[in-house]
Amino acid sequence: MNLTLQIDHVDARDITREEFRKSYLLASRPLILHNFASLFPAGHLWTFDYLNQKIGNHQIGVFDNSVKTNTAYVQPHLKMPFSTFTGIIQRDEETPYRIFLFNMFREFPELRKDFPTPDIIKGPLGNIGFAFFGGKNTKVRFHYDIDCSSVLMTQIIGRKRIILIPPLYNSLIYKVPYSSFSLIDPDAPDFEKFPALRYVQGYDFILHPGDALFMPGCYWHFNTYLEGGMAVSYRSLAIKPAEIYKGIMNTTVRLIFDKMMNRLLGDRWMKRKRRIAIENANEMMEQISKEEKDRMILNY
Ligand SMILES: O=C(O)CCC(=O)C(=O)O
Repeated sequence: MNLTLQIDHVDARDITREEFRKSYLLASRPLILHNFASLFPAGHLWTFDYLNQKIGNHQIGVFDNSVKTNTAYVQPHLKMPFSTFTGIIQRDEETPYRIFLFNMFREFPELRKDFPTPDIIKGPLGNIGFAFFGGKNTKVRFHYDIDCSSVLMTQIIGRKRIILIPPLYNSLIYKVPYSSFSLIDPDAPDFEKFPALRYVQGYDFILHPGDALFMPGCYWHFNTYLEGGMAVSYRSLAIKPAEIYKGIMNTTVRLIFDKMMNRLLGDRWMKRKRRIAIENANEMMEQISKEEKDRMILNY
């Protein structure tokens, strides 16, 4: 796995909506927009103390990373007051707790005025602003967003390391069938066990507070919080017909079938999926010639 691809960077004040849409959204090209949060009140106002004042007493659903799961349909594992959670993630120590896909503006509409839908991403999904929180060294397992929508993730508090892999490498990253997850750990890729990873290229970078990451549809990502932090994501519906189709199939047929098989076969279903994931990627690696492997790398 070669993570030396260089992502484009731009100051958020130097790019127009038209440029962004043409060169990044429609071109499915990732981008970091520096100083994006400072275009909105949230970029100046939002701290954990400020958010605690607004929603500190709210009982929030929290995910516990130490609970292993093999499925895409996860529910929060526990509830606690939001202020208790922010107390935990501000400690200088690792925590398995994180908040995922918190539909903050639906539950607390007054916060939306601090961070309304950015113009560059306005569209049919434009009103959904999900918030994400985590503590030092909290990891978000390697996945792509199941609906294949493009995401504009604005890092408001704390830094986050992101490993991003283009969908071009889909067939080589040991994707678990009927899911949007993979068997690999991008932090410590095991090339013996997963040899096709040698032909995968990606990006590895740090988002700083204020930066926004534009992540095109179906891009794989692995996020690590470097300290307690939070981000807000706005989304844009999949644009390319193949992505629209994939998103619809993922969220309907594949998800339902996977749920049913999990219920029927339990662990045996997961074992079968692991076996297929390994066979598929290794077979794909065998099929591509040396020239093609070089071309795949050069093409990007
Ligand atoms: O950074 C996070 O906590 C999770 C973000 C994420 O994985 C996503 O938007 O799909």
